[in-house]
Amino acid sequence: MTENNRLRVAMQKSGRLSDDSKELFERCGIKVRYHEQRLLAAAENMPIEFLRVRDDDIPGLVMDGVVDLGIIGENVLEETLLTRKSQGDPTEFRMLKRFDFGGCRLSIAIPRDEEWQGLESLNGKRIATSYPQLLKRCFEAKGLTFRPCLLTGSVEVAPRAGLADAICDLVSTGATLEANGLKEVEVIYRSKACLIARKDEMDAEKEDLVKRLLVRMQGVARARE
Ligand code: PRT
Ligand code: ZN
Repeated sequence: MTENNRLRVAMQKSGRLSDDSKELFERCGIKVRYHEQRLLAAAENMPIEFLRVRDDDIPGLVMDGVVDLGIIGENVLEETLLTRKSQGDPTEFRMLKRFDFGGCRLSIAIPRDEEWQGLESLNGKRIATSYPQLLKRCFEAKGLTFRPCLLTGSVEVAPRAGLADAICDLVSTGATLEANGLKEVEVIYRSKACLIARKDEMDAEKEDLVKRLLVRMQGVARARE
């Protein structure tokens, strides 16, 4: 099983973070050929291998120590953290870096023609979301409650379909809300992609490689400014 001592890095296989994640490692000088069908891709010029998975799996893989590093949106990281805490699963990790890509906000939106009278007006109402934990934390902090309508996709159609009074979903340009007759009324969380590492110290070689990677990433960020 332990025939290799490569640094194992989890990244999103396909989605909004995958191109930027790939480009980041490329700019760091890591040569790797990804195969569509393969879960693992080994770098050709460094002792690193990439595990390509769904973004939702990445925080757990890091917190369970299955991989050494992961690139993930803070929204998914924070939601997973809250879920795992409530289940008594391990939640430790190290935050190594916040990137300038993957930016979005988790917002409450309501039908465009409704008047917004503050979060209190949603007390006890049905809200569609893929982020029940972050929403719960926000409502609880204000002494409010909501009834969840849990959807992993098509959240924005829930009010029109009569499934919910409001939604809590990720927004970047706002075009999706607009196209679905909704308006953004409250931002509850702002997110960017970040690099996390498992909590327990890796062996000296791996720790050294991580340090070198971080220096390169810093250089990449500076070159883009
Ligand atoms: O298959 P897998 O589970 O890996 O991917 P996924 O479909 O769960 O995630 P994906 O690829 O859509 O998003 C990955 C991460 O990108 C998110 O967790 C965020 O950290 C980040 N991100 C940045 C976004 C957006 N911007 C974003 N706009 N994720 C989703 N959206 C969606 C949003 O849910 C809504 O449907 O885009 C729509 C809104 O966009 P605008 O531009 O119309 O406002
Ligand atoms: Zn996902």
